[in-house]
Amino acid sequence: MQRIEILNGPNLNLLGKRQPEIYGHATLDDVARACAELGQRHGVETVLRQSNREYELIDWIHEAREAAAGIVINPAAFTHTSVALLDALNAFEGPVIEVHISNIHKRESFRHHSYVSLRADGVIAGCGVQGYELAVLRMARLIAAG
Ligand code: CA2
Repeated sequence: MQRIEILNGPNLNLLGKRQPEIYGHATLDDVARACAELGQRHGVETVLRQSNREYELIDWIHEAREAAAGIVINPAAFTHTSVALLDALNAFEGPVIEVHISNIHKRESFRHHSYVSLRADGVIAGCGVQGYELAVLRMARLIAAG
C-alpha cells in the first residue's frame, strides 16, 4: 500500500485544546484517525506527524523521498516564513498538498503569503479539519493516476 505523510507544524499539537473559535474542537489524534480510516477505504496508508521544530519537519520531508508517495502538509506559521521547508519540498518528487484549517486569506495580511504554495500541487484553506480528509482524497486520486 502506498503511504501518504501528513505533516503538521508548530502549535498544531494544541488543536482542539485552545482557540476552538478559529481551529474547532477536533484534536490532531481525531484528524489522524479520520484520515487513516478514509485512506484505508481508498487504498492508501496515512501517517500523521506534528513537530514544533522546523528541522524535524525538514528531516521528515527528506525521509518521505524514499518512504512516501505523497505529502499533505499544514506548515502552520512556517507557511509564511520558511524558505527551508520550501527547499525541502522542492526535493520531493511526488505530489504535495498544502492544508490550512482556517482561511488564511480572510485573516491578517502576513498570513496571505505562503512559501509552500510555490511548490504545492493543491492548496486547501478554510475547510476546518475536514481539509485534511479532502487532501487525502485528492492525494489518493493523484497516486492512483500515477
Ligand atoms: O489555519 C491553519 O491551519 C494555519 O496553518 C494554522 C497556524 C497559522 O499560523 C497559519 O497562519 C494558519 C497556527 C497553528 C496553531 O494551531 C493552534 C491550534 C489550536 C490552538 C492554538 C494554536
